Amino acid sequence: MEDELQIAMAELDEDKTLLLVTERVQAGYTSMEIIESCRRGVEIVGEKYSDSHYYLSDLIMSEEILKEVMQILEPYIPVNAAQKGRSIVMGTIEGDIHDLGKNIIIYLLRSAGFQVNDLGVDVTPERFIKAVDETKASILGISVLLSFCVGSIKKVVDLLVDAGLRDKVKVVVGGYPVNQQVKEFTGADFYANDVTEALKIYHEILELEESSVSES
Ligand code: B12
Repeated sequence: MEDELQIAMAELDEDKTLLLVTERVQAGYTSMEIIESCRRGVEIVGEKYSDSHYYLSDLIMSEEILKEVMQILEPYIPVNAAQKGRSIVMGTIEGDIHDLGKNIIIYLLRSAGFQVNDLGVDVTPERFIKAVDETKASILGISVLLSFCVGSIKKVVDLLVDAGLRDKVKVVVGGYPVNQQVKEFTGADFYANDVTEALKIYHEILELEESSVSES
């Protein structure tokens, strides 16, 4: 089905995108549905950049529009004040500075009551390990948008093994190039490349954790 919002985003039509987002909020679409349409539109921006139809300035424009979309959506994202579970460490892997998707996931997780320690972008494998160790996090979320940075995620998992932390933390990878193959190659436990799937995974991990605590 043709999605007007996805097309407006792909065409970098700022006014139309923001108008459609506002209309959809008022019509009762969920924030997740709206973010997903925008994400698909931005994916087309990326394809047009690969085909040399768009330039780097267009990638930057998509970033600006997406930030404005989030500003419209934030007041509509329900906040759950009750704190859930233990801490989550999140960051974008070394060499990669893409953070829009990571920030959206963090925003949604915090709104849902999760405690998230955001390490930012260009995070070295060693820094991920230090943060997991210090915060005793039970979930480590790693974002990657550049295919050539995937190898560093494998290094994170290998270092977790070396540090004796692998069985204490679930590793979740996410981002545009991530798929089952990337999950297997890196040794991660879960992967997601959209908001709905990402939040589902975090809730599932939390439930598993709670059931193992109540059994012990
Ligand atoms: C915007 C953008 C930029 C912005 C980033 C701004 C920012 N603050 O993030 C700027 C202009 C800075 C940029 C720079 C570059 N970019 Co860029 N960029 C994009 C673009 C168009 C959109 C990314 C985005 O924000 N999408 C929207 C968000 C909402 O989606 P998302 O990131 O996928 O996140 C969602 C899910 O994946 C998931 N998720 C994400 N992270 C995580 C983490 C976890 C734990 C979980 C569970 C889920 C999850 O949930 C999110 C919400 O739905 C993509 C195209 C694409 N297809 O992704 C190219 C793209 C990623 N960029 C690309 C390139 C090449 C570059 C540059 C090298 C360009 C250059 N010549 O300088 C630089 C690299 C800079 C660097 N070292 O990182 C390529 C990468 C190609 C590849 N295969 O490696 C892409 C794919 C474009 C293309 N098709 O060629 N870019």
